[in-house]
Amino acid sequence: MAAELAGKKIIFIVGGPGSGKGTQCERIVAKYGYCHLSSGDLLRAEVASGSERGQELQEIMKRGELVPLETVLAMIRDKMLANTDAKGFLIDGYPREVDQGKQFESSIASATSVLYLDVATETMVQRLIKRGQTSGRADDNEETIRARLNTFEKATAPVVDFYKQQGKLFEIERSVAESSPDDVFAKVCLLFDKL
Ligand code: B4P
Repeated sequence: MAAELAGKKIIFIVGGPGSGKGTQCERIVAKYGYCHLSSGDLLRAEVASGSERGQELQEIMKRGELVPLETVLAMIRDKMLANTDAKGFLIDGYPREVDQGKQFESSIASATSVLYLDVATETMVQRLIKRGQTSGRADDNEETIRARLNTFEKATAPVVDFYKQQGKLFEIERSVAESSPDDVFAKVCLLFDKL
């Protein structure tokens, strides 16, 4: 456990690719002032640096697979320790598998709550294809999107059950998670207002 982070609020943001994680995190930061760490953004920054490790990561991301657990955990831990004055942390896109959650909790700190956005597969595909027209992201093409969804079903869906059993899950149900970003945020606020 990292003593510097004791007592800090830590919220994991979980959902399939294109479920609205990054979109909601922007709104949460603007209203509640948490420190936002997106595992995808941290990995893309490593790719953009042109390092050898970045090239390896990009190949994995293009296949829609998960990068090694130790890589992403070390990146998140470093960023958290560089921001110990934050009132709390939004860990966006993490954990992607149950082991990531367990390793985080044993080496960094316990999660306070887990926000889950439940969005139908076809809705996520359509959103990401649309984003792909302008994002320039190597993983926003239909083939990679389908592979990412497959990874989500296999590796990440169990994360939802894991935290539900611990009583830490705050679920945005499909009827809300598929509505407008503002409507989704109105429900997200119900969680953050009581934290
Ligand atoms: P991420 O960067 O996390 O990509 P993402 O799942 O697409 O989420 P993002 O936050 O970008 O999109 P959002 O849903 O907000 O991961 C990329 C890759 O990195 C992974 O495939 C994996 O290879 C690797 N990776 C990341 N984390 C990892 C980890 N922990 N371990 C191992 N590997 C990891 O938004 C998508 C689109 O939907 C946007 O265009 C947005 O405008 C739109 N949208 C959002 N909400 C909407 C709404 N309510 N209505 C209409 N459109 C909406």
